[in-house]
Amino acid sequence: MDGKMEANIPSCCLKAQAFPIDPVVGANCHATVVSGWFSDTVGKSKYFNNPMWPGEAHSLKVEQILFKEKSEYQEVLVFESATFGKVLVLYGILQLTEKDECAYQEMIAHLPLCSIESPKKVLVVGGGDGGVLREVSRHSSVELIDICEIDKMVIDVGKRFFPELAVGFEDPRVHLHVGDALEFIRNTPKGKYDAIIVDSSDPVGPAQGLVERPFFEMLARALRPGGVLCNMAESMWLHTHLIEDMITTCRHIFKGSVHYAWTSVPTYPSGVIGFILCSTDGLPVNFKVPVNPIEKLEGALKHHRELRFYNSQMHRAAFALPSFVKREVNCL
Ligand code: SPD
Repeated sequence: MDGKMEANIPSCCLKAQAFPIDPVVGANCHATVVSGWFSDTVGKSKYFNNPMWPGEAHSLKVEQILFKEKSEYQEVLVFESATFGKVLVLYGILQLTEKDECAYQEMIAHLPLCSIESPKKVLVVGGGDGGVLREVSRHSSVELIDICEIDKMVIDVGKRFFPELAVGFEDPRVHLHVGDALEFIRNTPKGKYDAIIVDSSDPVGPAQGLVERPFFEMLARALRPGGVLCNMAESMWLHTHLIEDMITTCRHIFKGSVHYAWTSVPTYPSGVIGFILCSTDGLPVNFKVPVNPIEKLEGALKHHRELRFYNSQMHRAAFALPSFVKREVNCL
């Protein structure tokens, strides 16, 4: 990799990429079930570590392994846990549990879509489990929902084991594109979307390119003026440098507003996860106040199933940041 390319990659991702290959299991991230417990670590060797959260491990008791296979891109694991229902793990990293997925999917979808009037065209990047589609489809103003997911096995496994999420694919407004998101967005007409939601996995493995500058440039180009992006942006406890780098990059690229919001997801490392919200130049977007409140959208509260986490108060609260985050990531 040349120096120019490296400059585009946040420093903590470079560290993750440089993490030593485990000589026992042969790669950095594998789903690890040891003595009936899943841990998002590497394996039983001295490299017992995940490069995204070195020095810690998060465990769930496993009742039964339901699926474990290697796709073209990653290891895909589904297990029944003792306390959080069924769990999806990709590349050794927990993606969702039946019990707390609502806190992630509802927030990543409604924070952007309730921040603009009448969103019509929406793109979901990643999100092959269908949970974000389920949430986007609550918005009756939406006419088109494109989704670009690289790994077909994730979609198939979602449909087989997580029907409450995969129900999102049943909406006739949904158009599925299986392939590389960078390629897909590169070929998207300029200004096509009102909103883009990036529901990626962590930037190790197949999602590595999704924190780099060229990706954000392409996203901004694909949005209409005053369009909005909501991008998964890791944990303020673990990844302040990555968040800072992403915010700096986004401030250069998105000429509207750029904000950080967060939610509580107990089964993610450190128990929280954040989102970067950006708007392009155009009608100003004040993300902190939902101008399109979900409570006023006909049928939205109960479409497919009742909202469990998101409401307009949670929307406003999501932008309140602890002092250390305000200081370290220089957030408004
Ligand atoms: N650290 C885990 C981040 C996972 C983000 N994607 C979750 C996919 C749920 N649709």
